Amino acid sequence: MITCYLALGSNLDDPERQLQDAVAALARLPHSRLAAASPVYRSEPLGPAGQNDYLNAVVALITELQPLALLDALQAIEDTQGRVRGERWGPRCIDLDILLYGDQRINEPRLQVPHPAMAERNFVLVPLTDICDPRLVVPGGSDLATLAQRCPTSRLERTRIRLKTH
Ligand code: H73
Repeated sequence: MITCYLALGSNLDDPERQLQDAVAALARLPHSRLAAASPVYRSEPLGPAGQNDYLNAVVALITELQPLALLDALQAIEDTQGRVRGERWGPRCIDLDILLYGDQRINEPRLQVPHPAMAERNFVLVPLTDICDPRLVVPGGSDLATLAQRCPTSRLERTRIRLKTH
């Protein structure tokens, strides 16, 4: 049993419903239990201007799925929710990222963990710190509190939206 942290993001086609549908799908994954969900944040788009604000959140998943099996499952959820993959930096229906997989470091063509961009994304670090001990050391890096301090600040606002985990 490994505790994973997953990031969720959406800025297209009813982002609140996208996040809630993704959480419902994660809760149904085999050999897995959804342990926690952060509050939902509204965030300024990183990347080209002229796209909508994003909604972002982080969840904790306790799982027996191996890392690539988990990635396959996340991509299946993305496909079901109509994301067109390959459109880099563009607007997105639903994105699911593996931030941390226990204390493992993974470097494969399809999967890098810890997520290489997490330290630069406050819309990831802030919700992660909501559900995770800020003293947690990211494998190969610093603790979350330090990463959060060093992270570039962009507009980020906690909403009153809460994701149902059951
Ligand atoms: C990323 C392949 C590509 C993968 C990685 C991608 C989605 C999943 C986030 C955004 C705000 C995949 C946002 C944005 C931008 C436009 C920058 C935003 C927001 C995409 C797979 C491989 C390797 C991993 C891993 C999952 C992995 N891959 N809020 N989002 N602006 N490692 N989002 N650890 N987990 N896939 N994800 N602005 N405010 O991070 O680049 O990556 O096929 O094999 O681009 O949410 S898709």
